[in-house]
Amino acid sequence: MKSKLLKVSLVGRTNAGKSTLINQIVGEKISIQNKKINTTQEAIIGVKNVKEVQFLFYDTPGSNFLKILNTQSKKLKKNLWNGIDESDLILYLIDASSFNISFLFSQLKKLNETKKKIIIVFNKTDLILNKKLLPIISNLKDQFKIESFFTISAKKNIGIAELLFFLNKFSYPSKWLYSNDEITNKDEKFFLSELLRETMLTFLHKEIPYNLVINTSAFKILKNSDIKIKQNITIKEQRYKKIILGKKGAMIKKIREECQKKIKKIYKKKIHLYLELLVND
Ligand SMILES: Nc1nc2c(ncn2[C@@H]2O[C@H](COP(=O)(O)OP(=O)(O)OP(=O)(O)O)[C@@H](O)[C@H]2O)c(=O)[nH]1
Ligand SMILES: [Mg+2]
Repeated sequence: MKSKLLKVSLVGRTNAGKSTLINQIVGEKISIQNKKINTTQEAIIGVKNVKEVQFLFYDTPGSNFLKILNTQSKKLKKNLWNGIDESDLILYLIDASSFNISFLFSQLKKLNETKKKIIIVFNKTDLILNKKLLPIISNLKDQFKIESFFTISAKKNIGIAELLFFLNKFSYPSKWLYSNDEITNKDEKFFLSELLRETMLTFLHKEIPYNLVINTSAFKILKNSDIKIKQNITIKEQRYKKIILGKKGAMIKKIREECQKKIKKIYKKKIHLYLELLVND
């Protein structure tokens, strides 16, 4: 059988469910998910092989930052557009339970300018009645060139098989870019750092999780098959230290325990997690 390829970028407002969808398609958690804004910061690729076709899905940072520019959003914007540029086709995800029409129109106008094929995917349809979407679909059809519309629930795994089946027809003869057993472009240490960031997003408020750098400095499988992991968190401002540590270290303890639990669930081994907080001001 001749091998085929298709590169698909997942684009959409923060919280639309792009990372949840990529994890569901790949069948393993490769990209962190959270209800806070801009969870995904780098373009993460998820690989899914179906018979002769290799699909590469580019999880991109939420596209709220198409217009606003500050240092952090500049980086997000660059990662978003890199993902779009590299892809053959755009899947534009919409949170069907909560969206803003004028925002949607302005984003689609911009994406239409790329001349890439666009498929619109309404996600979170477990939360609404599909027929509520009919008027908006016909409106979008009138205004933009869209290949097709899908309604899915990334969380409940509804409608995803149909979506993959449809994507098949856009694939083209090419060598596969990843080997059979690879599921992502990122390594284990990146993923472990992301798990810690996801945990910190859950427990800390506002800007803190966006202003730190996490590095996994050690990953070691011990003789008894336990895993020892060391991670350091670097903050730019001294004032964050107290908040991250919490009263008598209660906050960092909670973060460590929760993150250790998440890692254990994935590796199914006893985990010894060590965290270090560094200030680089
Ligand atoms: N009810 C429901 N919730 C969902 C569904 N898909 C995603 N979510 C939730 O929506 C929130 C955001 O999901 P993410 O996958 O992190 O969204 P994202 O688009 O990657 O967000 P950014 O990385 O910030 O751009 C999470 O709390 C998910 O659990 C769905 O189909 N139904
Ligand atoms: Mg994401």
